[in-house]
Amino acid sequence: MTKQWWQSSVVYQVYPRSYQDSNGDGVGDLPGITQRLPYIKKLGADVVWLNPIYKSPDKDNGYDISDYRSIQPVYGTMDDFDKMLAKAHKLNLKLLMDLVVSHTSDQHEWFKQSRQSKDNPYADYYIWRDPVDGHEPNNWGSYFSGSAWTYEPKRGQYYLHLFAPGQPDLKWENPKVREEVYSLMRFWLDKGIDGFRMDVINLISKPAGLPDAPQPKGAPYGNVEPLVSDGPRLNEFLHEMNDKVLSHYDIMTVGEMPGSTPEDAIKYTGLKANELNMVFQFQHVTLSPNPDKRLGKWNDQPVKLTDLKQALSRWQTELDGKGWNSLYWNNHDQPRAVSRFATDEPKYRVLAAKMLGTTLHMMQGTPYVYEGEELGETNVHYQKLTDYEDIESINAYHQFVDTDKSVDGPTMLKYLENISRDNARTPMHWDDSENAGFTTGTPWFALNPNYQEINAKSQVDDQDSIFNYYRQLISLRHDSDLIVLGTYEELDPDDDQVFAYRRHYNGQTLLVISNFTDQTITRDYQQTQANKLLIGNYQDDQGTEIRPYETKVYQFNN
Ligand code: TEU
Repeated sequence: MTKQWWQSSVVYQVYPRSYQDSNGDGVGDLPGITQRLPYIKKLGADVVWLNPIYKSPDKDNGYDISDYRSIQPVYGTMDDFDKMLAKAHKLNLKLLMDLVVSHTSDQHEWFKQSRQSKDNPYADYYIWRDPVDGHEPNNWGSYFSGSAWTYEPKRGQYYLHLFAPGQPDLKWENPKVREEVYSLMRFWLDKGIDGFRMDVINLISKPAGLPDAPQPKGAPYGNVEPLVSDGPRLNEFLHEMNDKVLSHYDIMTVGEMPGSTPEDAIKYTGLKANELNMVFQFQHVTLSPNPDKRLGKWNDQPVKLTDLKQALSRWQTELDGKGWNSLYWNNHDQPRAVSRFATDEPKYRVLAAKMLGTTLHMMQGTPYVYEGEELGETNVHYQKLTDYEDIESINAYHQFVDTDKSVDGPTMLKYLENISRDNARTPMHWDDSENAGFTTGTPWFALNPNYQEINAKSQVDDQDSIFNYYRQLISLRHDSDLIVLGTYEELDPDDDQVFAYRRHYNGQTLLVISNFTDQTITRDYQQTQANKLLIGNYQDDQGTEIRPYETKVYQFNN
């Protein structure tokens, strides 16, 4: 297959509410993003992915959409959108929108009508079930704590919501629902956008009969993900979407697929699958679940390097030549990369951020840079529950501490500090002025206080900054089929200090060495025979000696 533009592209993710406020209301907006597009271009990114900007009651920060064809007023107008898209294209930046069609908001007109009765035109757009023995139809728990079912007295039935009650799941088995989705997709594609990131798209096909889910001992509900991810008709739905919509445009698509395996991903992104281009997989960001299965992802354990290597290497080798990876350390749902996978200790943070960037960007796949990652932004280290604003974090605290009493408050606050989505959602650090240049008003969410030390203004013109290191990584990818298309070979899987791998393509080899520790160690990968050192995060190269958080990339012309 010839190299596709989305294979050699780098995507920059913008969380609109936290990126740049242009009118002083404390919330990021579209004119603010437009103003900052030259910054993204300077980094070298090719594509911008925007989290949802559609009309929404904001119960889940925009992932509960009430009108797919209008802009959330706080972000601006459709005219502001058109101007932003035009500016992006003028800068040769492509734009991905976030397609959230596994569920809508409960304020969407479809659901407002569907809940009224069993015989209105929208009655069958959602998943309704009669009570069983006066209770919920099964034991499914919501991703946001509590039951995945809510009772609607007007219908005498429960409706399914895998996330919040304000996010009712659409019934994709209904062809009318699918046609509605295809129509809204065409609306945005005909405006000229360049593709979609598809929210939890592998949850749209539900298992027949909606059977009970496996329920950890002592947990109030069943863990729904193994049951609802990659359902029986998913391939059929994605194939139809491609046939009716996607294949008619030169676009890029990435499906968010919690719980998917490489085998699943090959079904959807296979070079002949005619479905999606790539997926966001979750194996490397779910490596340290709590030993108490009732608590799921909430933990304060560090990620073991050998586990991280196994996860990333598995996806590299199993998709090679069969599908396509997305490459990411963090996004709006994950804590900050340098805090989670390396260290945000001031002494090593810059080295560690560059090391993580190298480790990921030299792999096969399309890299995604989350706003602020290019600056080495860190977790925010909140200390009290009232600091948090994310529905997932707040609900989890009340579920586990107050309702189930499965963990005490201080321990749960440690878990939130380590893994909460809020870590990634604090406003962007533009400079060291008040509110980091993000807003002249009161920011919707408190900034990470370290913006005086960590901000774009102090890095953009500093050749040794993380920003310019990422700029070099991106530039290397643009000029190298070895990086984009080369095969992957992991070295020393059991080494719990160094992540090393080789890439091979057309008689050339890349050797990538990353030290994930604060120790100086020695490793001989024949690097002294290399033709050149492509990039590294120290000013010099000590050959087989590898210093704390050191990373270096060699090229061999065989
Ligand atoms: O996230 C889906 C998802 O699986 C997340 O709930 C993720 O597993 C968890 O938050 C990680 O801790 C998507 C969106 O990215 C997320 O922002 C939304 O809240 C969610 O879907 C519902 O739309």
